[in-house]
Amino acid sequence: MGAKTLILGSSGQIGTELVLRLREIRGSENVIASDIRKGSYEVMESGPFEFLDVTHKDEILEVIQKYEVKEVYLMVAILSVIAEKNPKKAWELNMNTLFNVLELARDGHIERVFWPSSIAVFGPDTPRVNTPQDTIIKPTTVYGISKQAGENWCSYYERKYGVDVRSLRYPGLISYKATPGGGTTDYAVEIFHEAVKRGSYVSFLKAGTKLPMMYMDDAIRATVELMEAERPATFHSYNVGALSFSPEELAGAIKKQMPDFKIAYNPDSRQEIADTWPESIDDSRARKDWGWEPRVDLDTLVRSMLLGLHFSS
Ligand code: AKB
Repeated sequence: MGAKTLILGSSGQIGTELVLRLREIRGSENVIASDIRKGSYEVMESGPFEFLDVTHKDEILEVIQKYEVKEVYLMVAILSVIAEKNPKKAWELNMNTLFNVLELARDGHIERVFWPSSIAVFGPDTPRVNTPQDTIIKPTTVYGISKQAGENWCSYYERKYGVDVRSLRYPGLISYKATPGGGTTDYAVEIFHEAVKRGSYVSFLKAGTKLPMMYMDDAIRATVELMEAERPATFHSYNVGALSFSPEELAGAIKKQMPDFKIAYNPDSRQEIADTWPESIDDSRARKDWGWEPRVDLDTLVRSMLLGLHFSS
């Protein structure tokens, strides 16, 4: 029997697909899904699932001991838009859950941790085009501040206690199996749901707002490849690039498949968040350290999303 893996937050956008992919690779019984809410039918039916509140360290420990878990993916977070509405709650959830898992690793209960950071770690003073791995990091959102602090805490636990913790700075992630909740990049998922339902979409970001984006298949592969790579010499939350486009460019790619698709723009407060984030990412360090390479281009992404939503609706 292989070493067991626990996914915390398995009912979320990334968690849902990560569980399914890891079960394919490692065997269903070796990947334990967990969340405070039920997951998708596929997740619930394809292997073990535990209801668990990640803010309670003892509950995580119980599951780790029950299944002899060696590796934990912490996919729980309050994203950028919701975090702005409730800063203290977002800070507490994003940080306390990370501390819980880092402490369990420090105390020898698990051997390896994955924790997601984000392009939100960057701020308005950061170079926006081809944003480097190491650069000015002065986020102006609550979510970004929690990601910056989280990166520093991961680095601290690695240096001080030798914890093997690995991390990626995810761009906006696009997928159809589970919806994202409360992010600034969510427009790039909503647009597909509305295209299929209504043939039109009103974007909450301006036409020309370019952001770094990635199809979920690439994001899951990046995550698994990083976790399976040789342990990097020091902790980095790696920049991983794939695509960079604006709502107007995404609408143009959708129109190639659906010529009657229409887009309009009604920017709201989410525009202010997007304006502080990079347009595109320099991921040369990830390419050099563990061979990262994106595979899915914009046209392939659009076709997969429309097809996936068509068959699931
Ligand atoms: C968000 O928009 O808040 C997230 C992210 C970029 O981390 N999708």
